[in-house]
Amino acid sequence: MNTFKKATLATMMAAAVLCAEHASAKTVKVTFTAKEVTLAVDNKGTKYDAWTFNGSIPGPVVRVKEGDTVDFTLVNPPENKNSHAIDFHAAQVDVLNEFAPIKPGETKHFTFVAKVPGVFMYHCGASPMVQHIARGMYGVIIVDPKEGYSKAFPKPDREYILVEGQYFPDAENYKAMLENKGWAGNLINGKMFHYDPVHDPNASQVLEAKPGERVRVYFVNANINMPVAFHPIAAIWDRVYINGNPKNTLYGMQTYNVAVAEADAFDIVSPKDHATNNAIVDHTMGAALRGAITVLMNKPDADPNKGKGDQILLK
Ligand SMILES: [Cu+2]
Repeated sequence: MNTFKKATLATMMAAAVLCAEHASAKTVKVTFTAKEVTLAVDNKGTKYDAWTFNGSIPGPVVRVKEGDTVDFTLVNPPENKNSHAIDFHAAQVDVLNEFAPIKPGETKHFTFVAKVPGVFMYHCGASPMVQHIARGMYGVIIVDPKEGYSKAFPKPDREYILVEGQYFPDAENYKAMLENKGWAGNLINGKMFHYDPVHDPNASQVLEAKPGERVRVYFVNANINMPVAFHPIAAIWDRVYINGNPKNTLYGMQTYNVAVAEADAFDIVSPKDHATNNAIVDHTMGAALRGAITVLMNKPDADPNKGKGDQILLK
């Protein structure tokens, strides 16, 4: 084969690969509505004047594949009192354009390509940002790697999302929040001790898996001021995928320091031959005992639906 033919063939093959990649990439429509609502922030129903995406803390789980286009709309309904915005950590755009705040009655639309795989925080970026995040405007977007699962990134048997945030009951006093004053609790998926019946008799749920299963925890640190010492009591993280990206894998970790606004993925594999329990904690004691403890029960009769489908974030 002469050089010209070789070059032509190489170009055609590259084009075919590009077409195949393009063919598998999707456009995913996502609409968030900013909602200023009253929510329970613990298992006994303590009320809090929250600001949210779609009415819950955290906001909706967004899950796409690397290469997908996110077609995003933010609605700020006229009945709201405040401007709101969106900041997707998975997007590479213009902070002054896509992430700019909109007033009540306004709508914002933009698209971005999720080019980097992993787990990412999103949050409201309207001013004062400390208050918009502390009041609950945050969540997670998972960008699954386009290569899929492999030996380096094994398919988990179950997946759970845990998002930690700080709770400041005096929601108006954002200047105190900046100094970490008035910090009264740590929310896991919107509630203190959400999945911890050991410390809170009102807690009705725990994470569940069968002995020996690989459980992947997607963890987001949505605290205002505090890094998280993420640790599984009575276990060792089999793998930690920094930023949730299989290219950044650590093995055999006891505690991993998750910076504010960072998100990572953690694999835990319990002993196969008997039932065990773990407590997944923020080992910063002041945070753990303010609510950042989650029980994982590894038992033969684990609920087959938990940690799958829409039960990767337990309500
Ligand atoms: Cu906001």
